[in-house]
Amino acid sequence: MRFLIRIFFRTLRRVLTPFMIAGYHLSRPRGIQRTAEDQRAVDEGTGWLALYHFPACPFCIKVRRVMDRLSLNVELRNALQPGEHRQTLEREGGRIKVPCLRIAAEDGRVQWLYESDDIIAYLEERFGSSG
Ligand SMILES: N[C@@H](CCC(=O)N[C@@H](CS)C(=O)NCC(=O)O)C(=O)O
Repeated sequence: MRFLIRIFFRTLRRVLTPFMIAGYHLSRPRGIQRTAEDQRAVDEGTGWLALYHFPACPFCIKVRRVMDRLSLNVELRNALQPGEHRQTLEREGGRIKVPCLRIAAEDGRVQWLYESDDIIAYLEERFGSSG
């Protein structure tokens, strides 16, 4: 029975994934416009960030939308498939759960921020109009 339930949800995910991704691309918000100089300063800040995500995860899509709206060029690291990004997330972040924002600092320290709402609050505070 458990096996059948697992197959059901796996199939459901396979069917829904292209629609989730297409929906995200079709309704991407227009990013805010900055002067070239301001955008360069923001890019310098976001260069220290990386978002571990699954392409069709609704919580990840919520975060990516905020990044689009704020015109943040953050490196996306797909942790869905087995491989380097998934291993790093588990080993250094502590668990495979997405979205997770890797925040590096100049002194070499790294913070792993889980929870979509916390990531959004961080991005809004650092790069939003009030930040
Ligand atoms: N409350 C979390 C939920 C995140 C979540 O459930 N992510 C799923 C993918 S859609 C996940 O990583 N599941 C793996 C797990 O929980 O082990 C958030 O808002 O970020």
